[in-house]
Parts: sequence; structure tokens; C-alpha cells
Amino acid sequence: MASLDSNTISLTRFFLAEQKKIPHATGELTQLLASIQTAVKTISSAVRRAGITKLFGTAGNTNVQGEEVKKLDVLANELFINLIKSSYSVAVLISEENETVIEVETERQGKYVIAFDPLDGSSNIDCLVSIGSIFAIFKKEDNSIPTIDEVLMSGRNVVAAGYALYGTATMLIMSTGNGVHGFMLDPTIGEFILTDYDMKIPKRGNIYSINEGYTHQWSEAIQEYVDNKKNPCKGKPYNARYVGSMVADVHRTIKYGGIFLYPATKAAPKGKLRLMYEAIPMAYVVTNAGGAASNGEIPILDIKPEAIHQRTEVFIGSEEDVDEVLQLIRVHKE
Ligand code: AHM
Ligand code: MG
Repeated sequence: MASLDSNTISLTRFFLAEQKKIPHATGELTQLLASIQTAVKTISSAVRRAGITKLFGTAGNTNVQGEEVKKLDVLANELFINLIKSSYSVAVLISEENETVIEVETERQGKYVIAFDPLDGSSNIDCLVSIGSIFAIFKKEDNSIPTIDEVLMSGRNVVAAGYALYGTATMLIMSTGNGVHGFMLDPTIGEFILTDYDMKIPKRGNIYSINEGYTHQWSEAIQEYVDNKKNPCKGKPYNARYVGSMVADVHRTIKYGGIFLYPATKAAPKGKLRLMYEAIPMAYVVTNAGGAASNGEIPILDIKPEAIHQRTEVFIGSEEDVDEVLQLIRVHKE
């Protein structure tokens, strides 16, 4: 067993130091990140014990005691909402699980808007494959408290974003615009420890990640792109990897390089993934790690949302891999 380090950098320590670098920082963002950290720790613990505590399956069931059984994603959502509200730093919350925005009562309001997917990768929950949580924190340019009508901000208003991956270990990956840093949960002390400082995505990879079941529903450009990855004119074919949890697929893409694609299909003509709490946070992290993220036309961070649950196509990963698919999309449009 590795010896104990007497000077580890925990996530709290890291962001307190970051906050000190910003003159006149109020600490509101640090408070918010601390609340997210607590939510993620609790969700991680619930995920690890879900089979034993009967958190799998559908909500609305009752257990033998007649108590309502909470599904893991309902629990994750409640944790995010309660902890974020109690950080006194957010005015409005947008959750994948809630049809409309959640407004924080005036006494507890702060200047941020947060969009989150409390538990992403729902099809993987019951079979123990990696799942995650995703969030993006937005702020108005003038620092004023946003009204409900002002929540539809683009990725250019993001001040921090990240994701938690509940994989073989639990990791929290975050960026406040100054590099991307990864923290691994040490279950023996219940703290996130800095393990991946200033993560950088390779310029090119050799993995493509897409749900190939939809091959015949893709545009010609995407069909040709994926075909080229399997039958390249020169070099070796790319490897195919698809977990079906965006967090796991994007995390692998950051670590190993390559591309993750969720294009339009006949069933989902605008793409499946949600702009504000799936695409924008991941685009922010990947872009800050030196990669690229596009909807096929423009950078995902430049899309101005028109609705909180808006969907978008996603092409995200190593810069050269994303450029290659974008070029093919352009050629097919001409
Ligand atoms: P969810 O929010 O219902 O879990 O759906 C989002 C997930 C992503 O994590 C993943 O990339 C995608 O859906 C997989 O979709 P598909 O099963 O169509 O490939
Ligand atoms: Mg989701």
C-alpha cells in the first residue's frame, strides 16, 4: 500500500488557492464548487451501494416497508438541487430531470446559473457500467443576478464546468477556464485528490466513438467518415469504442485522444444530446484541454440556446479528428 502523503492537494485546497489568484473574488464560485463536490461524493456512495440499497430500477415502487423507493437518478437530482441551493451562489437551476427551471428563493440567491445532468448514462445504471454527472456554471457579463428570462446563455458565459465519472474509481474533472484538472476520490478519507493536473487531449487519436446501430440513419458525410476510419487509404484502422455514457466516452477521448460523435439520426434529427447540460459543459472541458467541439457547423460554445432542453449534434475530441469530420461535412454540403 502506498504511504500517506502529508501534503496532498485536495479539490478544496486547489480551488481556495485558485480563488486567491483572482482579485476581489467573493468566494461564491468556490462555495458552489464545494456544494457540487458534496453532491458528487454522496452520489458516488449511492452508486457504489445501489444494488444493495435497492436503488436500481424504476421510481414509483414501494419497498417491503411500504416506503417509496427512490431511483438513483431521482436521488442524484434531489442531492444536486438541495446542495446547490444551499450554496447561496445560484439564482436559477436547470436540470435534465426538471421540465422547467428551478428558481432559488431570494434570500438564498447568488449570481450564477447552473445547468446539470445529475446522472447521465441511465441505460448503464442497472448493469454497473460507468455513469456520470455533468454541470456548467454560467454568469452574466455584468455580474448581476440573472432573471428566469436570462438563463439561456451560451458557452461563452461559462465560468466553470466539469463532470464526475463513477467508473472503476470516482473522478471529478473541472475547469474554471484555466486548464482542466482531474481529482480522484480517495474513499479511505472521503476527499478528492488532485491526480491529473492540467490535462491535455492528444492532437489526434486512433479511436472513434459513435453508436453504430444508427449507421443507416446518418447523413452520407458521417457514413463516409466512419467508413474511412475502418478502411483508411493509409495507416491502420481506428479502434471503435462506445460505452453509451457520454461522460465515460468523453473522458476516454480526453485521456487517449480520438473523437466522440453523436450526429443527427432519423429518430433524432437535431441530435440526441442536450446543449446546456451535456454538450456545453463537455465542450468547455475539452476545449480547455486543447481539443475541439462542434455541432457540425459552429463551435458548440458559440450556440445561443433557445430552450433549456434543446438538443444538438456533437462532434468532440482531438482537434485534428474533429477537423477531419467537419471538412467532410462541408464537402458534402457543397
Ligand atoms: P440520458 O441522459 O438519458 O442518460 O442519455 C444521454 C446518453 C449519453 O450519456 C450517451 O452518450 C447517449 O445518451 C447514448 O445514447 P444512445 O443509446 O442513443 O447511443
Ligand atoms: Mg443525460
